[in-house]
Amino acid sequence: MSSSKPDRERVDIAEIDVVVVGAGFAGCYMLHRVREMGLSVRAFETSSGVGGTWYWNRYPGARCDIESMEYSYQFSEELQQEWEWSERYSPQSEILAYINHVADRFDLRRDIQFETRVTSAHFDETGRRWHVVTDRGDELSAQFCIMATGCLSSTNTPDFPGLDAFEGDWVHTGDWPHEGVDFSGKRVGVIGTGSSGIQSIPLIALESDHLTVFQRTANYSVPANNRPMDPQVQAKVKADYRAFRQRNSEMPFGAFADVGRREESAVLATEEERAEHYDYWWIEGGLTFLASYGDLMFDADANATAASYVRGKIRELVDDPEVAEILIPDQVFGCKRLCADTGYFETFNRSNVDLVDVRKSPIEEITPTGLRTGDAEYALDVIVFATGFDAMTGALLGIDIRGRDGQTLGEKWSAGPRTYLGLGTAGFPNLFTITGPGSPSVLANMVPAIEQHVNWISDCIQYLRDAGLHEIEASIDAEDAWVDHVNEVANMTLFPGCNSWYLGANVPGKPRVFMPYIGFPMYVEKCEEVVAKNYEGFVTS
Ligand code: NA7
Repeated sequence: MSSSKPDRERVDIAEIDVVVVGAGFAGCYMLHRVREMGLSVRAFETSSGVGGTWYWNRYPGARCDIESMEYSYQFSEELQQEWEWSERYSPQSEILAYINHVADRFDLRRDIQFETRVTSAHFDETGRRWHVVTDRGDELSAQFCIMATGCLSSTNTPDFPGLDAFEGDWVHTGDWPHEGVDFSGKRVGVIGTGSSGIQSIPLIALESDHLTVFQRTANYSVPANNRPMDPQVQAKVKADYRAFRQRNSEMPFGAFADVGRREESAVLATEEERAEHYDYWWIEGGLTFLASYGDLMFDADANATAASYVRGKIRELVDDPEVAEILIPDQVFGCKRLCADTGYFETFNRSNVDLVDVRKSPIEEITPTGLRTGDAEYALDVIVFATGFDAMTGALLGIDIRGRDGQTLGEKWSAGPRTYLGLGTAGFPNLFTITGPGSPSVLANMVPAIEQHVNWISDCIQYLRDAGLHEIEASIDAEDAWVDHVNEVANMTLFPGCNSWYLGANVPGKPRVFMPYIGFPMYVEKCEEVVAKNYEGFVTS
């Protein structure tokens, strides 16, 4: 990891070309690109370092579930050749070290102001510029405002009564203390069994005296089968990294080209064929299980075969049949994001681990000494909230963003996010969202999805400059048609069929709208077509 100290000094900037909000994978590459174009730019970052998701999510077991060779930038051949990954799936610490290396290598820190939160961005229609204000009193004016605020960066902590009076410690997986949490000798409660819970629970169980897991919805999880990086695999990919990236970009999720995706149908296979097939993908490990047949997310009967296989595995892995039944999900397989684990279900065979079904008996309050559900009280020293995020819109709506006529983004999106291509929204000229709602984002490999957006935005800015134009804005017609299309595509699949965070269903009161666009290659094609037709669907002036 880099030893460079973040730039803590406040810099007063009157007028610049571009403001970038956030210094995760999106903000770092955006900054690099606009600087290469010779534009003046300032990036603001709330935390004290680069990395975004990988800066904040330091909980035990935090790990990417896209393979390391795929989860990295491709914009620099030297960078992708020189970096060595040590495991099939990188742990958080290694990804954080990588993004710090990128920041050093491309000298990004000098244009990032850390420990600074952008609080408002208002469009001044007369000056045709964004007026941006931070919590440290900076005020600046920029022609373009680019939101690189992340899809899973605004933590969701349920509003349980009594949390303020809790006498123990509580932490959220998405805002984990840098010094770590000492669980030894402690009675720990983990609330939530999404990816963060499923990754951290086996390790917290090992460290703590006693662990109680509070589960609202049982989740499907497949073994990650993580292992040390095979040097031959790494060398083979590096021998023609460009072709490897290209193959992945043609996949529905922008990933897994060399491991996954089968076109065959689960319903057309015989029971024996399916059993053999699922056994293979179960042992292979990882999220490719979801692509082990081509129709799993399109055909309810096909999906039911995968669901039934995983349920059978849970029954095999968990000794106590009653506990196994609580851990068995009843929703569509893959509808909530599939998880990849290391020993998750087996953890419930440990004598120091208990499972509580809070769907049956919800959490009613946090008490000074623990937690109370409808039918019991649990004494706890530490509560871990693995309760997820206000995904895709939370970080954007947390900033006071105002476009034409003073309209706030919150007003505009009161019934759910509305964008054209997830890149811009009508009424907010020169405001770009990287991996915004309406783009593949969380349903694609995030790093290539980010690069595709950053490249598109950079090219767009260059186009405007070359053409002597000042503004670009999504047209309302193009936006309406795109929102309809995003929904139409989602409704062709089984994804909208349960209470997932893709739909905003995890945050009370959030409009129920399917946010990501399903189908990375089709999306990229559409973006390219828009450019070829001189930014069709956008209004320029
Ligand atoms: P997730 O996947 O949103 O999981 C959050 C978990 O917390 C999930 O099991 C929720 O149950 C549970 N939850 C949320 N609110 C409550 C309340 N009020 N009571 C009980 N349980 C609750 O977040 P993660 O951080 O695990 O993962 C996010 C993404 O990061 C992941 O998908 C990967 O892309 C990486 P629910 O299912 O809503 O019933």
